[in-house]
Amino acid sequence: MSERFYITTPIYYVNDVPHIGHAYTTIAADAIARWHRLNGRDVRFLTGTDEHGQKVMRAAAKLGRTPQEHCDLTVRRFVDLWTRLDIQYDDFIRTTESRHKEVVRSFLQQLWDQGEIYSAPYTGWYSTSAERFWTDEEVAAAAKGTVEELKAGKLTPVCPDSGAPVELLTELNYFFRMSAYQDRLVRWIEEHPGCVLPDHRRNEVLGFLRKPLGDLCISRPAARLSWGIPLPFDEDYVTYVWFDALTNYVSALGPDRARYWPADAHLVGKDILTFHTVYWFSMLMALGMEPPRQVYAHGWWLMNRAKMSKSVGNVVNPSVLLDDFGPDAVRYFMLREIPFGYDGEYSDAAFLLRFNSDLVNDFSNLVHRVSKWAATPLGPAAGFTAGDEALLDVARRATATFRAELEGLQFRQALEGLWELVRATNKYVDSEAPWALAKANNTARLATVLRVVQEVQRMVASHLWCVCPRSCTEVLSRLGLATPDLRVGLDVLPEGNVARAGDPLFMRREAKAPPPEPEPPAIKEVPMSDTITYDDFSKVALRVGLVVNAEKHPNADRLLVLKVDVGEAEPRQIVAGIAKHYAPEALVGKRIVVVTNLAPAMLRGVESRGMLLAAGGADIASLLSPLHEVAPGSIVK
Ligand code: ME8
Repeated sequence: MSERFYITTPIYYVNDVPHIGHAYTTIAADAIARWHRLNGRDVRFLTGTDEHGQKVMRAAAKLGRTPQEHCDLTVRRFVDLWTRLDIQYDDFIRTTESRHKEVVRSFLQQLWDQGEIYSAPYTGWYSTSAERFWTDEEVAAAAKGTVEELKAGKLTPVCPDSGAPVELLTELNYFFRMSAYQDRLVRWIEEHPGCVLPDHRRNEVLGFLRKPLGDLCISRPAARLSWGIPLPFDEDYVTYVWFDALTNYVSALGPDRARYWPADAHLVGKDILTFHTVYWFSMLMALGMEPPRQVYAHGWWLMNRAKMSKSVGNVVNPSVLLDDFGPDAVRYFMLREIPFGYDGEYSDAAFLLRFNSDLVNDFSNLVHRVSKWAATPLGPAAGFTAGDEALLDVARRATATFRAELEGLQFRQALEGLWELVRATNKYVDSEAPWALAKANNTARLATVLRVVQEVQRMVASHLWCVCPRSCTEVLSRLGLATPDLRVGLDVLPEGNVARAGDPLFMRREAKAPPPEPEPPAIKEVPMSDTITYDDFSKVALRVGLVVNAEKHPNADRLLVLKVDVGEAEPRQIVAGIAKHYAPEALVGKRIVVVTNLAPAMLRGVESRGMLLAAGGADIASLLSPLHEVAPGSIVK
């Protein structure tokens, strides 16, 4: 039987609307899966959705649906997006399927029988508004103090999410003896250097394991959270979502577990590295199973220097890019633009630049510029010049680089390598000038030059197919090939082969004119004689804020983006139309007055959560500042 290769993506939260960050991991896994299939391996590529937990339960309740109905509807967003992106997964697992639930319960039962799970009181800070527990560290940070101060009763404990008071609660829960695996985890990771990649992430995990490792609370009382998998040994509890979710990588294999486990590669974002190494490896060790051969944590797509995420409001919707550019352009851009393992900034300008330079000028041009002679039968695979052989040498190097880099998940380097061949071939066409050969009736040399170029088209399209399947399938079909052929040589296409001409694969696009900058919201001059009630006034929440950071807005000259500490766990991001009046650096460290309960708004693509008070009406004369150094978050009335 052929060598097997099992690759997975995270299972995404079914409740979310997928953005290009989610697409990134799935595109990378698809490219690798296609590559290994093409090379004859027995590939299993798994993706899916994570469907249990508080958020799903709440969202469903809000919409008047059962949680299952809600999942059945929202899962379509992922399935449809993967179809549009030409993702060829072999299996899609949903954690609400019975095949998954059965395995989770059998794992729990086994660990319970082995004495790996025990029950004990759990004490934590419970927030009724967030319906969850917070740790001492989280509550102390939210209360702007230390854990020691919190324990000494010197802080008012508040919820990091809502700022509402939290109370110390104790409830009985079940714990997995994860702490017992600390030494084994360290040893395993040290002895298997490739099991956590890139290396800087491996060091991060080893660093984490230098601190004492606690046991893992793996239950939630069903009275509080019913949307989960009941524990097999105590139905009053449901399984902690991460224990449930991680098990998908095994549950999806069903009867093929022996063949495909351990997985060859779990691709994940760096945000979920600890879960996939510390939690998952120790769970598997306790179950007597081998950890995965590789967990590869890639970086984040950022926009405006922040992680792209729904809550920040800086997401790029892949459907919009797909409508405009099609799947190959999205797939190519994401894998070519940033090194796998590092963060990168998304911008429409960068997307367009890559599209026009790499896909239009280089790749599409390579195919289109000789399509005029598509009907000319190919010459024999003989009579090559030194120039022809030199190009074949470039092809050997480029394809070898592509293979090595791709198999090491270095997509950017793989594509860069292949592009050397694309560019060298365009230069070759410039210097061999088939149009001049045709004009001079030199049909023998023309047939040879066409062979060389068409063979390169075949080699490029066959390799690139795993990243850009749609356009490469078209190129290959124009050459008369139904599937990619990875052989490196100038003698693969038969003598007399006739190609088919077609439209350019990609057409140049111009940047869309930026939308006009919105007018600053008009400041209404309220006559001093107009009165409001005290109740009207008390609806406005005013606080003292401390400016901790200020930067120019990336897309608007008159706006600044401030980070203002208003006494919450995190500084607020506030966009203000004051760039003409204040240099960003002049504001840092200043105390100002902030309206904190203004509805959030997007200002030229950046979310603003609040407003500053200023004197001078439309033409700002001065921001308002308290006379003394009062603490950030102090109420203003
Ligand atoms: O964490 N840049 O699901 P999730 C790059 N259900 N990748 C990003 C990204 C960004 N800005 N945003 C998301 C979960 N991703 C759990 C996983 S697995 C057993 C359970 C990608 O829907 C990246 O792969 O929040 C990240 O790890 C994943 O989406 C998180 O997806």
